[in-house]
Amino acid sequence: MSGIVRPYGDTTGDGMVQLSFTLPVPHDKRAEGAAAQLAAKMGLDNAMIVHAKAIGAGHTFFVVYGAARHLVNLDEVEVVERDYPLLSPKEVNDLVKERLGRKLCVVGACIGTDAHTVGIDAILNIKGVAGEKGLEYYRELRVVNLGAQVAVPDLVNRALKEEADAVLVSQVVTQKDAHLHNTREMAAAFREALPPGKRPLLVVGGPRFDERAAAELGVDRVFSRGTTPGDVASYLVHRIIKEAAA
Ligand code: B12
Repeated sequence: MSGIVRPYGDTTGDGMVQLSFTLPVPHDKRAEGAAAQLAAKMGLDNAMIVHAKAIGAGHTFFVVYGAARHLVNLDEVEVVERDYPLLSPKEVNDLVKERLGRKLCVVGACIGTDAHTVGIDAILNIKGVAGEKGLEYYRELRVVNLGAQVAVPDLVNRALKEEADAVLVSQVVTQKDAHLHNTREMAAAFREALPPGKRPLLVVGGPRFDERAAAELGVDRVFSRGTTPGDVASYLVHRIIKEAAA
């Protein structure tokens, strides 16, 4: 599909969107007027305040609904497409066994103060996610899941001890861009600890990452919302086996 599109609400091309935000003002009529003014400045025509609720004494949460003036050109959209084949667990296991000749070791963790382990567990734990089993299910993968709130030096030491082929880091909390700072710190620590060609593949994931940011963050790959263990296993095999063959 290509061409220009607008959001769809009641009728095709009416541009209707709904968005929510919080203003640091007590809930009263002036606050609702302020929300409407903000929506207009953001490019929404005839924005309606469909929900307004006080959050404590000095803040108000809003949901507004209005027609966006902006258009999207599908031809100008840039995304990271999967550039490797999606493999079944059996195909992954066979490739690792044949080409690597040993188990592929994956060390995973949530770093910094982040305690959201559900995402990394969905990728690593045998129970998996979305009907797919996690990496622990793959016979030829050896998974070391360090859990939550792992300090970067501890992650680096453990990855070295395990001779990890890949390090999988999850970051869910994005307050003050913590996910970006932590990822850069982690990538820098691995670069400091190991020469190029010796460091493990660095993979980061979480719902609010931009998949296009890998190079800028110093990692090999970024995975975002909706990632499945199969996506990750296929990527690891593609990269590690390709590098082993080179
Ligand atoms: C469950 C949850 C918790 C649980 C976590 C339990 C646990 N063991 O994980 C508890 C109650 C502990 C918690 C605490 C907090 N939480 Co909380 N929490 C959530 C919640 C409701 C769901 C997250 C989740 O489990 N998603 C399901 C998983 C499967 O999805 P996922 O993480 O996106 O993972 C997928 C992909 O992103 C990707 N992926 C993720 N990681 C990785 C890693 C790799 C390597 C790869 C390849 C892929 C990958 O693959 C996964 C599968 O598809 C979200 C809101 C929401 N609905 O998302 C808030 C949310 C994340 N929490 C939030 C907050 C603020 C907190 C607290 C700070 C609250 C507080 N004031 O105490 C604390 C922080 C604790 C801490 N130190 O980190 C905010 C974060 C806001 C922000 N901008 O950062 C959210 C968004 C809620 C909100 N709307 O405000 N939380």
